[in-house]
Amino acid sequence: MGAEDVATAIRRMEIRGAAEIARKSAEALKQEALEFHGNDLNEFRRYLDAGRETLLSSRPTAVSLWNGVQSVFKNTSEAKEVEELRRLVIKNADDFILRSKEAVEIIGRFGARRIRDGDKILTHCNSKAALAVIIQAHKEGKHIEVFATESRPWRQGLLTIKDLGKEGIGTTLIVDSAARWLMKRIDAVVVGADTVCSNGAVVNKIGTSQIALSAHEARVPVMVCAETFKFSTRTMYGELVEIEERESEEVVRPGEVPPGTKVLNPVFDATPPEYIDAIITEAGVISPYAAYEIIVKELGQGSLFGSQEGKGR
Ligand code: RUB
Repeated sequence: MGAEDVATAIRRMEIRGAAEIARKSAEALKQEALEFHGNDLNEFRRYLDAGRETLLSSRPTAVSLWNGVQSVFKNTSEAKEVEELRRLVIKNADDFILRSKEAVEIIGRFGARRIRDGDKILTHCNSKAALAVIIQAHKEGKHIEVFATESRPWRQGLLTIKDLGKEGIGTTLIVDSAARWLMKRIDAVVVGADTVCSNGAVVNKIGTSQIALSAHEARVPVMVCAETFKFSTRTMYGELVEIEERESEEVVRPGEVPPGTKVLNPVFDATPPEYIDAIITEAGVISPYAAYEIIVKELGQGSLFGSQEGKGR
């Protein structure tokens, strides 16, 4: 699929989850590079830039999309002719996809060490990184019990139940509003991230911050599983993370509420670092307060996920 099709699928939530939208976007740019005919380098650059803009405009919150797309353009300003640029784009896209998959595996192994035999785990939405931890703990023979929130309005919790079911992990579904009631029975909260900010705040599916607040109140540790490309260089330069708001039809069906009723549908929220015990990355398990260091080390100039063109936007 090219950039236009992938952007449409992302908008429609057919492709979703922060890592997957990044991978599919990198793949789309590779496809665009493969399909370009012509010998004009500047025309090729404009064509790729158009693809990049189309993809970046598909969803605003997850910085993984930005980092994934930008990593495809790494060192491309040095290319002198079309074939060289094509090769670079393909290589960068392949590298990003491979490294991002490896990152999930590593996070699974690191995170599983924090899960004890007999733990009752609560997860929210459908995060492949969070599920990697749970699945790895299960594979290591730990007897765990998992609870999944429904995650209204898209009900990604049902995907979580399916994903865990395939691994032989029985999971109990709860409605989102049952999280605090359940918390006294929970040993660990394990969630993913769309964006980790330089101050350690984590942006993830709406409701994550309420769950983290209840966990904090009940002294239950909150573990965020996030590949380093979910960290945002842009927040280091003062930029705020845009919280996506989607259509009211995702929350209520037409005719369900009187005409003129306002419906708000923010789909992500920010959890402050004081409610997070650890962020599990492929570069190590860190305190949320170390987010800045990850940004500097893992996303700086010359790193795989970093991009010399990302700054200042
Ligand atoms: C998905 C969501 C996930 C993160 C991390 O929201 O909030 O927790 O994206 O997922 P949506 P992953 O369904 O709206 O995309 O670990 O798979 O990258």
